[in-house]
Amino acid sequence: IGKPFDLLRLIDRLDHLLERSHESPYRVLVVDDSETSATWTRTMLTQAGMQVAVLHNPLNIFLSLERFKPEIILMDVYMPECTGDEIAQVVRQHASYDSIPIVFLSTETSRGRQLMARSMGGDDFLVKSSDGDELIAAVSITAARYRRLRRWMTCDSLTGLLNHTHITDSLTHEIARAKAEQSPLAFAMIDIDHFKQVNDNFGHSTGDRVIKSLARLLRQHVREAAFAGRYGGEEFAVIFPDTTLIRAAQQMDYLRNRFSALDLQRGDGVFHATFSAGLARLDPGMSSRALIEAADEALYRAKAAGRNQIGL
Ligand code: GH3
Ligand code: MG
Ligand code: MG
Ligand code: MG
Repeated sequence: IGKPFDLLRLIDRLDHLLERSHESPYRVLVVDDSETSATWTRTMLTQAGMQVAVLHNPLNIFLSLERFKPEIILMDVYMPECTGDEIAQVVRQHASYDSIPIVFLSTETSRGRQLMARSMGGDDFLVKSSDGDELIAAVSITAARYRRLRRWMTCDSLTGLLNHTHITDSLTHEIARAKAEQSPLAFAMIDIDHFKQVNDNFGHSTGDRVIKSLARLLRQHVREAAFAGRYGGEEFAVIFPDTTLIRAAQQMDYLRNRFSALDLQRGDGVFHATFSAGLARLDPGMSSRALIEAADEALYRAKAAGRNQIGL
């Protein structure tokens, strides 16, 4: 009440957006030196179902980006250490974060100053007010757009799994973490056996369905912390962070069994397919390229030894 009509309608649509995000709440990073202001923002957004992290010292932004993985940054402008625009500019120079939305949230009302801040890498400028609905509206629209963009950038369109670029980026990232934490890591390359025959005998669209069936299996059975991706064509990759080679081998063998037991549909009946995989463990000093090569060699051995098996 007392709100313009279109804002009410907008809020309706936002409820819808927020509901759609039931997959997981939007992650919002609030950068603000003021305790009072940050707390208000956090309260508003948390009540709207978002997940909020507050950063009082902007100089620690990269730690927050790395750990919290925000889908939007709400950036104060005036802070003792440096200005929000300076931080925005630094964040933008970082390849991993150059597309994350940065929305300034400040008491600054000068249009000139606002435009300057935006030119430094901000996507929008909101003036701090007591209108929580407007804040929620702006944040959920921007975070929803970014989530769609991310999905499009990181997922393979046929299977919905991580795409080649993202799975190799994740591997590099996980290797760095495994080295820092001195934890084990395993990596698997999967390749469907005699897939050319599937295409030749049953057609390309049946082949596509086989690829999708394997992707679904990987999505369902690769446990939370592990990542599965479509490496290319009928080849898939799985990263097993914090997992020993023997544990990863057990999980891969389980997947192999499940896949070979799937009844795959074609026009008039069912058929079966198998995959081979190569598994390698991260050894000290190994690069992601070396680990991929090791898994590839193990895959080659699995193929040479008769397929439908996990090579080590
Ligand atoms: P191997 O057991 O040695 O792996 O035999 P293969 O026939 O599977 O050989 P290879 O892995 O070299 O061949 C992969 C084939 O997969 C070639 C290509 O036509 C087909 N393929 C690649 N991507 C797709 C896709 O997206 N859809 C379909 N239907 N086929 C694809
Ligand atoms: Mg401030
Ligand atoms: Mg292949
Ligand atoms: Mg193959």
